[in-house]
Amino acid sequence: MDRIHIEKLEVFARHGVCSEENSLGQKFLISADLYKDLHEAGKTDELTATVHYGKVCEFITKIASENTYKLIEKLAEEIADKVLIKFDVDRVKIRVDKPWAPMLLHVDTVFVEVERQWHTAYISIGSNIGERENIINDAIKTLDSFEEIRVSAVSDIIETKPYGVTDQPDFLNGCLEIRTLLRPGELLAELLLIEASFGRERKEHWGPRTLDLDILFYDSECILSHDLVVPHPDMQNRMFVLKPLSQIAPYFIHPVTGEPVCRLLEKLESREA
Ligand code: X6L
Ligand code: MG
Ligand code: MG
Repeated sequence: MDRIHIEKLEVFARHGVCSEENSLGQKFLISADLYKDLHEAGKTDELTATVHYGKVCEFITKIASENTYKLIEKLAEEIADKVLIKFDVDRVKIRVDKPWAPMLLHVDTVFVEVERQWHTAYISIGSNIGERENIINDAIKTLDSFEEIRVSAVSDIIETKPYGVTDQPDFLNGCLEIRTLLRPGELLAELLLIEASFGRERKEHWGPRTLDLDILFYDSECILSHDLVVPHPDMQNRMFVLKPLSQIAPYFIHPVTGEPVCRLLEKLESREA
């Protein structure tokens, strides 16, 4: 992948665990790699086809000098996330050197380096209590309102018969593609908070709900933890998931079965026929 590399931008700032570091300040050296396809810029010679590295340097300087953190880990993380949000790049590497840290031992430099990127996730959305259509539309807007989440595709919202526990009202269901800076566990926590803010009560398992947000895929990761399983372990059996999902991601490969979503849908349709 092409990249724009910024090496050792000097910023005077006050990050550190020691109080002298916070009061006196010191120089930090900040390096950045912005991974970006530069073909278009290379062909057209247009600044609009690339990222203006002068603006990136100004932006990093502002973040580093206008905040005070204990850790350079925190500074690197903040810079990475904010650059990904502000500039048109999918992946960045940020290195923060602190060569003049007040230690009694000599080192050439000390640095931390983090690599961060936009991730793609697919979310199933459903509602079967209340103003279902409004709830779903408002929930999508709420998701998109977070700086760390961008809703990049929305399927048709379809009416479906309840599956599993069948003595409950019909659902509206759909699927979303999002781009996010959140890790899977953070994304799950955010989805649960949004569900709660729309009045979701967890009384009976699989009972009626104002809003349900499930993670179907997170990149091509396989996650098996006590509170989160990705890919969603029952998605291949749920028409109300595969129909809308195959509208927005027909060729996405299920990382466990190795099959594209459209194939999972075909198989479920032939089983149900
Ligand atoms: C045996 C036992 C076989 C339980 C299946 C299947 C349980 C699906 C729960 C199951 C079983 C579920 C929605 C829904 C639910 C939805 C529609 C679930 C969780 N959520 N039906 N049922 N849409 N149409 O969003 O999916 S409850
Ligand atoms: Mg759920
Ligand atoms: Mg669900």
